[in-house]
Amino acid sequence: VSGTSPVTPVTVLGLGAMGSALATAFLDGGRPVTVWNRTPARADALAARGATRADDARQAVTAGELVVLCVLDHTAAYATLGAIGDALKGRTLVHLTNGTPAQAREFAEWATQRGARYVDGGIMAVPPMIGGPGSLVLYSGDRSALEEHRAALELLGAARWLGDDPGLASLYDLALLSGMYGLFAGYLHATALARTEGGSTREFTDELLIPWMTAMMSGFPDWARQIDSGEFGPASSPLAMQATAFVNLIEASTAQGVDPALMIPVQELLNRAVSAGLGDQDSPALATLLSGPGK
Ligand code: FVH
Repeated sequence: VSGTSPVTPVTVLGLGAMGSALATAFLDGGRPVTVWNRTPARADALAARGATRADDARQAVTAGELVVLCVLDHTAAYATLGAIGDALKGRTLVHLTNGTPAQAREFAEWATQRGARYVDGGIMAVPPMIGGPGSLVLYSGDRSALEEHRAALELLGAARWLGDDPGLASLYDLALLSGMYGLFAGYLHATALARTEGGSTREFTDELLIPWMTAMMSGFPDWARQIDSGEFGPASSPLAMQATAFVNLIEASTAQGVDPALMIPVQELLNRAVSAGLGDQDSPALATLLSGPGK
């Protein structure tokens, strides 16, 4: 059950916010799409747009050469496919459910044992972005299966191949989400502090915070060079100085009535750096406390 035809039938299992967006993108790209969801009513809108509604997951899987699974988590993924794994034989399963690298590797083994070609994926987009220019999906696993279905998968967004290890897509997905959540944490704390004296969050964001964060991010390529080489350059902002100044950030936040919870882990890391003898180093050296030297 494999093919490179532009009308390769696609099955989408899981029609939450993301699965519905994926199915819509395939439909908009002119693919024959079969859909299934545990709660059948979630298929109504897609059926109205031309998708074929399957009565059960087995019927859905057997209708597709390319089977895309996107449910809440891996427990839901096994609940969807666990009892009908034999139906995957000869098909390509692209698994876009969020999970850990270990879960992806385990699912790859489970699916390949049942004769499927397995590609794991990490979606770097929110549902309204799917099919648009900013959408990116990371993939790893069976490369030939990905390449065979690349044209269909690129209807969802740019497709970035990471390697044969099926765990790589989720590793990089979680790494990018870590960057995002760190950014969110900094943004939320900064705006909470700034508005304690009645200022406009909008003005603070546009005029001060975004330019400041953008300027700080421009240093990351140099951080990356130092982290990759394990050789950390002369410090213009030594960690000991930063640890001292950070006390003010925590104290002022508390005094202004802002919960410092999001910043305390940073303070702890700075203090740990000073205790470890890194006080005269600059920020990139903090990386050695997270994953050890040379990693
Ligand atoms: N939405 C987002 O912004 C992010 C963007 C990046 C990728 N994530 C991941 O995508 C997976 C699906 O997320 P979602 O946004 O579609 O999530 P929901 O709208 O909550 O839909 C959940 C679907 O999962 C089905 N489901 C849940 N439990 C089970 C189960 N035990 N058996 C079968 N299906 C199950 C649920 O079905 P139902 O509740 O409608 O019957 C939905 O189809 C996820 O990994 C994100 O981390 C989204």
